[in-house]
Amino acid sequence: MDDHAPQRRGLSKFDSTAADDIHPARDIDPEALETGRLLFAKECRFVAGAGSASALPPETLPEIAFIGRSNVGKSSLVNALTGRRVLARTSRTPGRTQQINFFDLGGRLMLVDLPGYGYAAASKGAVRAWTALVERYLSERGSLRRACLLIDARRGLTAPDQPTLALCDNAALSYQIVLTKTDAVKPAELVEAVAALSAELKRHRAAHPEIHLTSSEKRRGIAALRTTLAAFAI
Ligand SMILES: Nc1nc2c(ncn2[C@@H]2O[C@H](COP(=O)(O)OP(=O)(O)OP(=O)(O)O)[C@@H](O)[C@H]2O)c(=O)[nH]1
Ligand SMILES: [Mg+2]
Repeated sequence: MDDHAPQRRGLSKFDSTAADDIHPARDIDPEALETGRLLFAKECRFVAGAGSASALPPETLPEIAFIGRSNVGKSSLVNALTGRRVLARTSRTPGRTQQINFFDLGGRLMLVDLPGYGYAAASKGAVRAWTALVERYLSERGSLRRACLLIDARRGLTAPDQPTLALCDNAALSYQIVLTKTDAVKPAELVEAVAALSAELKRHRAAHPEIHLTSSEKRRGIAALRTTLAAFAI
């Protein structure tokens, strides 16, 4: 294992030798792990679905936004983190989530499931509406602490992700890459995807260097992500 190879610096607790080692929760400080577990075991309640900027709920809690291409697995990740099957509605059909959905986690953190972008069949009007709503939310929301930018491990960064990266950079919004569906790629491909992403992230000033690797389906990397996000809770 060569944890310190430059191209892999973005990955914490990284080991390319086996699939399970790529999603380790065991290297994390047990106390931090427990804090994350306890937070995400709390009741999680749907607060509001906002289809326009005027419908956004009041800023009562620190917010974590989940953003990414349509179908990348945002809603599935919110469900996996909170241990609920049907909290955020998921679908095989891209474009399922069309509002910004707010979930209050135990009165301590707001999880925000954003509608996806890059859905080829979306009408121009739908794209305009998405852009207006999400741009405004990402750039003006004072309570937004971090955006988790989800990237499908099978695809890596794609052209439709670029405007979102630029938007976060320009808004100086701290964001972090979360690779999804890691169960669907071989460990060697995952290593390659991470190396490519780490190199790209160096060019983005608001990007956090650590990349989380997750599979909502196989519950991999979920405990580690809970630990990271728990640091933002009140
Ligand atoms: N293999 C695999 N499939 C997954 C995983 N997570 C989600 N999916 C599948 O990906 C599809 C889309 O999941 P969603 O969670 O609805 O995706 P989304 O990003 O919320 O989609 P939009 O709301 O349309 O933007 C569903 O068919 C899920 O079952 C995963 O970890 N592994
Ligand atoms: Mg969704």
